[in-house]
Amino acid sequence: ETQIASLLKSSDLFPIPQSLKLSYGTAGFRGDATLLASTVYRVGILSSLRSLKLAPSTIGLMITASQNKVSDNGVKVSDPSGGMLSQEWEPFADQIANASSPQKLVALIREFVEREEISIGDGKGEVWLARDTRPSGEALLRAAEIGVSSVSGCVAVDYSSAALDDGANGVGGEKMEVLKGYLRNLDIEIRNTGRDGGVLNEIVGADFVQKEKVVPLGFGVNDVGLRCVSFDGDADRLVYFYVSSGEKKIELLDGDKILSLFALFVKEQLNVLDDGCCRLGVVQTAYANGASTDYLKGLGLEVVFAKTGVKRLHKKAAEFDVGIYFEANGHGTILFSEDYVSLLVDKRKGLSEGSDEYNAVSRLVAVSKLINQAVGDAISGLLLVEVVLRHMGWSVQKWHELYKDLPSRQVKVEVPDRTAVVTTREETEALRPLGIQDAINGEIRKYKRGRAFIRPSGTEDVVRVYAEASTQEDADSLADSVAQLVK
Ligand code: NG1
Ligand code: ZN
Repeated sequence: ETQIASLLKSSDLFPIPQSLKLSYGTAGFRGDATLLASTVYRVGILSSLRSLKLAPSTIGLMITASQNKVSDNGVKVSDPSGGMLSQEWEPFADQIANASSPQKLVALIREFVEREEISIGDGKGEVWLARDTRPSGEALLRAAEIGVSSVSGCVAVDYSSAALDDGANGVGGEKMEVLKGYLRNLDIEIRNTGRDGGVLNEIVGADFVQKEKVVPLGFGVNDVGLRCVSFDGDADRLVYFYVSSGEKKIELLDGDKILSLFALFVKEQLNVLDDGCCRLGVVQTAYANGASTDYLKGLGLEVVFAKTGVKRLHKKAAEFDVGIYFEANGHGTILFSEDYVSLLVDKRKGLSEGSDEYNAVSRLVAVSKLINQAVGDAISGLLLVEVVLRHMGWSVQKWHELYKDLPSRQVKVEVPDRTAVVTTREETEALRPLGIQDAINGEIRKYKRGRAFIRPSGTEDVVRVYAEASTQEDADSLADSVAQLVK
């Protein structure tokens, strides 16, 4: 039922133009680009079903009208072999492309799924998307993405590689405009550059997105599923997100998830080198989502904790050969010790070009040059995320699935004197006011997977409260009750 509701909802976004009559033809559907959004969306659904039917397998969806004039566009599907979609499925493609209402569309899909015995929900479907350079391609690709992901358990991997960038109306947006000119094979559309009257950090930017977990200004329903990234006002933090439904809701990929992606990538290279002598470590703070820490430990990584603030994390990360640090809010980088980089460069001299080991060494050396080791910045962070996603062949959705965040809530409490709160070195327990930690512990015990702590902010005149629990409701309520204790 939820599957049907989701299909009805997404198909509402793509009403079928009147008197449209299409046929799959020799190379998929083609026609005037302005008429094709509903068709491409529906072909997205078909591709997901095809992927589930042949699971585990990847289906290709290409948006192109080849030699036709530029105002035309089209869509075709390829099977896992790389060849054209099996002709047996063409009649179904014709039927759904021409279904005159969402209800008829859903009925056709339902009947087909039963006949073909496709199991929806448990299977993992994957559809790779690409397009030619027609100006209509981008919007159509988005329609395909929505179609693919409206079948539960299916993800779209966007090989046309477009990303949206929220510049927080700050310096980052401006600089990205410059950088864009140098980037090939990566389309970036920049919003909130500050030039259109937007105010720095107001309802935009990494801090807003991470704390509020809703879209920043300038993003919305037309961006569903697309890979988006938000910088903060001075462009030293970044978080990724994608719009998850037609409303303002997002799926957030915060600093913890960026850290996890980087750690996984670096570890993969070290595994190729079988390099036991490299000490790889990751550094987090108490604000790291508990699920990220579990994930990183599960990878067999050494996870250490530092107090809030880049300077503290940086120091700890520098103790490793390769140290990766990130705050949940998106501040972070990767540090390579000089000795380790020299060792890699020497090692490469003895390896044959193109071998797995050679490539692994080259990747690590390249990362050490690409990332800003001074203190991290949003632009180099973005470039590394993009490179690693490309290397893995992952969509933002697939990356998000590395682990599921525990619901969390952060609130600030204004108090007459924030220095009245004194914490332990790790900042996870309050030593003063006397007795407050016992009271906090009492609250924590009421919740499954509950965790909470307070600390005085080092940048604002507030006491910060962080809470985590197994449901969002519980995390909110735990944060609330701890905030009451602080007041
Ligand atoms: P304070 O205000 O000390 O919590 C905040 C951030 C830090 C860091 C600094 C500097 C949180 C919980 N704290 O510090 O991570 O970003 O600002 O900008 O996000
Ligand atoms: Zn900043």
